[in-house]
Amino acid sequence: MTILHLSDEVASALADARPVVALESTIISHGLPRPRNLEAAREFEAILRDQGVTPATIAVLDGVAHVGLDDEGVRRIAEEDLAKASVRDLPILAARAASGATTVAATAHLAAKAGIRVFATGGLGGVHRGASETFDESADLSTLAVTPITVVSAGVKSVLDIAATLERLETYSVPVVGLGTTIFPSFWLRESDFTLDWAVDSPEQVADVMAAHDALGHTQGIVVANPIPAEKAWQRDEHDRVLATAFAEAEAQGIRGKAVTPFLLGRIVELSDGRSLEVNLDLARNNVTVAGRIATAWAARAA
Ligand code: PSU
Ligand code: MN
Repeated sequence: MTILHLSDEVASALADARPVVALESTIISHGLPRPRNLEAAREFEAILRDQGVTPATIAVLDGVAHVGLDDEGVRRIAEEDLAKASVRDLPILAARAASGATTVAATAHLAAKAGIRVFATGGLGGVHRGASETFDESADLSTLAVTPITVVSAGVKSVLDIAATLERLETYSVPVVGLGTTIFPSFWLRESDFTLDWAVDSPEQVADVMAAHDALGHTQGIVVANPIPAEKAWQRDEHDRVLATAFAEAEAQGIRGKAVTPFLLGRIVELSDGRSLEVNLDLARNNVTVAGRIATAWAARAA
C-alpha cells in the first residue's frame, strides 16, 4: 500500500534540485469559503509556476498522502467535506483509507518527509487565549520543533495569544525572522504588540539562515514572518472594532473551547462584510510569492 505519493512533477523537480514549495490544504478546505477556495488553490499554484517553482499542494486522499495534487485532487480539497488532519491523524487516515485536509503541522511533516524545504501558508496555528487552563495549543508549534522546513506565514491572528505563541517558539528553538521587519505581524495587520530579535532583508538571506541551520545540525523548522504589503492590510481601527465585537458575542453566547475559533473567524468575515476575506487572500498570495523566491534562492545553492 502506498502511504506517501509524490506527483511526477514534484518527484522530478526534487530529483533535479529544482525549487518546490509545499502548500497546505486546510486553508482551502476549512479556511476559505466555497467557491473562492477553489480559485485560491489554483491561483496559489499558478503564482509558483509563473516563477518557475513547482507547487506541491498536500492532502490525504483515500488513505494516500499526496505531495502534489492533480486537477481532480485540487477540486476535491475545495469541494468535499474533508476532515481537518493534523500530524496525529495521518496514520489513522492511512489505515482507514480516509481523506483529510492537512494543517500546517501535517503539511510540514509530509513535505519534509518528501524532501521539500519551503512551505507557504496564511497564518500559523499557535497558543490559544486561555490555554493556561484549556491546554489548547496547536500542534503546528510542536511539529515545527522537530520538522526541518521553512514556513512563510503572515504571523498569527490576534484571536490567538501571540505572546505565548512566540514564547513557545522560543522554547522549541524555532528561529523566527521577520522579512524586512522586526515587528511580528498579526495576519490581517502588518503589526502586533510584539517584536522579533531578527530581521532578514531578502529571500537569499533566508536561504543563508537555512544553510547555517543545517550546518549546525539543527533539525527544527524556521518561521519567516512576512507582513502583508501596507496597501493591502486591513484598516487597524476596523480590525480592532470587528474583533472586539466578535469576542463579545462569543462571550455573550457562551461559546467555549474548540468552537471559539471557528465562531470568531466566521463572525469576523460577516462583520467586516467580507473585507477580512480579501485581506486573507492577499496575505496568502504574498506568502506564496515570497516562498517561491526563497525556494528559488535555496535551489540555486544546490545547483
Ligand atoms: N490560521 C489561520 N487560518 C487557518 C489556520 C490557521 O489563520 O486556516 C489553519 C491552519 O491549517 C493551521 C490550523 O495549521 O488552522 C491550526 O489548527 P489547530 O489550532 O487546530 O492546530
Ligand atoms: Mn487546538
